[in-house]
Amino acid sequence: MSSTRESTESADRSFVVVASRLPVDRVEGPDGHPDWQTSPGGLVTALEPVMREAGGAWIGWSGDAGPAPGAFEADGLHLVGLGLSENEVRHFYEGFCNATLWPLYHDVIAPPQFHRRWWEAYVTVNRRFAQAAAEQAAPGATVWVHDYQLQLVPRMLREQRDDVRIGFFNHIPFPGYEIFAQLPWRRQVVEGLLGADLLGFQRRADATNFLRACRRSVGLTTRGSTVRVREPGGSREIQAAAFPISIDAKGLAEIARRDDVRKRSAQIREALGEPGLVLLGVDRLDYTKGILHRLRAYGELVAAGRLGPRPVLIQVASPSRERVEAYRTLRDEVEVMVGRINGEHGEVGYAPVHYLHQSYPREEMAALYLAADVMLVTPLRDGMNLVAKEYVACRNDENGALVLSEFTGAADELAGAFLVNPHDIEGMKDAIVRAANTGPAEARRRMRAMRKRVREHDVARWAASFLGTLSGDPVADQQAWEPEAS
Ligand code: GDG
Repeated sequence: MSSTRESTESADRSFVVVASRLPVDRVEGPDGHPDWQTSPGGLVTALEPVMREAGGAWIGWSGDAGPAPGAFEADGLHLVGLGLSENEVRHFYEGFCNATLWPLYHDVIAPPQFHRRWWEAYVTVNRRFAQAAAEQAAPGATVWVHDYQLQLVPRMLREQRDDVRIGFFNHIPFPGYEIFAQLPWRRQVVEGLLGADLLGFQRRADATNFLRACRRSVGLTTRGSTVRVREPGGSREIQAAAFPISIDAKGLAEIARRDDVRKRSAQIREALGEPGLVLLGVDRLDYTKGILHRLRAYGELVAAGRLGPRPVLIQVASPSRERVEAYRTLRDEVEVMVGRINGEHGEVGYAPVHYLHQSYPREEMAALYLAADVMLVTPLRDGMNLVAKEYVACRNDENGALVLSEFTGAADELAGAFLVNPHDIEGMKDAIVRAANTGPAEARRRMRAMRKRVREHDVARWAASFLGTLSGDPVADQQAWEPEAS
């Protein structure tokens, strides 16, 4: 439980994070009053040290419709909670963010919907975030804006405060121009982003796509990773480059090393009846994650007996965006398919799929990663995918195998994975069989290479590299710009 207290002090922060969500959840305190509990996300882990050192502020939405919680302190972090009305939750969050931008930016896996009212709400809410940032930032402050929900904030903030350094990081893919061009407000979005000094993307391909959108939708010229814009006060240069996000690899490896976690992992295998092969999927229940494709491949492998006797797939599908229709439909489809596989291939005392539509504490996740012989990460499109990196970080035993979709940012980094195209069911089946039958020496060689990468490129390095570049350091080696054919 966090220690929270309201804060009314006027703002003068040299470092400001602007993200759609606060790094805390509203919970009921011991006396029945509402309280806040820090949610241990990767972003807060990465930014906490910088926040503390700089006495920074974090601006975000609490996640509930209603009035703004305002400024308060939680666990020594200065948080500024903004409010969204019921209508704004519907039009901005569930609408424009989750039913327009999310599917559009993930290669239109689901059809994006374009509604003018949703766009208007997007503009209004972005303005509220920009206003709050302008109020919090000290002269010359660094402001780091996060993700697709807030693409207009950089320009709106710059219009009020041209003294601050503005960084923006996009956590999800930036689509190719033919797809991005569908957006009726493509020009406004590009111009909104160009209010920043530095734009960070997960992969080089995303940065390339963005630069192309600058040329095509706004008619700007780009040179390498640089875009030049003319403004009333003169011209300004903006950098767009790749900064692949990561995890707190050391912290997670420590959790996975704990006796209680290792014991729990053994218990999980025991509870499953000590199967010869345990496969694992961990995803938010989202149509980008390729859960149906994975289940189809697995079901066919079980039917053909290619995974040996009684294999088990544990599929954690944590609840997500349940008020958006496409997510409700997906849940039904997943549950029908799980039911079908278990119905056709299960027996009394044996179910081929253990489907868990729940969220778990980090320790339980680590125990699951340790219990899995083969990790299945098969998104149709994913900015990075942290689950793949978490699996690798937990495997202190240098064992286990990762089956990983080519369409994730993580595939650019994790060379020891068995890469798959999730649309190619036969190819995916063969890769799963290969992963399941890897000899110990090869498994170790692959896992070692992946662990080295994740250990050396952790989330602290990601944040330091982005913020260093924002403050003027040359782009670091691992993100060095290599122009791609376009
Ligand atoms: C977006 C981008 C990008 C899941 N269930 C539980 C749980 N999780 C945790 C995982 C992981 C995180 O949620 C999911 O992160 P992903 O990267 O896999 O995916 P998105 O949520 O779509 O995130 C993505 C990311 O932003 C960061 O930039 O990588 O591409 O789409 O950390 O472990 N954690 C716990 N219980 C659960 O039940 N504790």
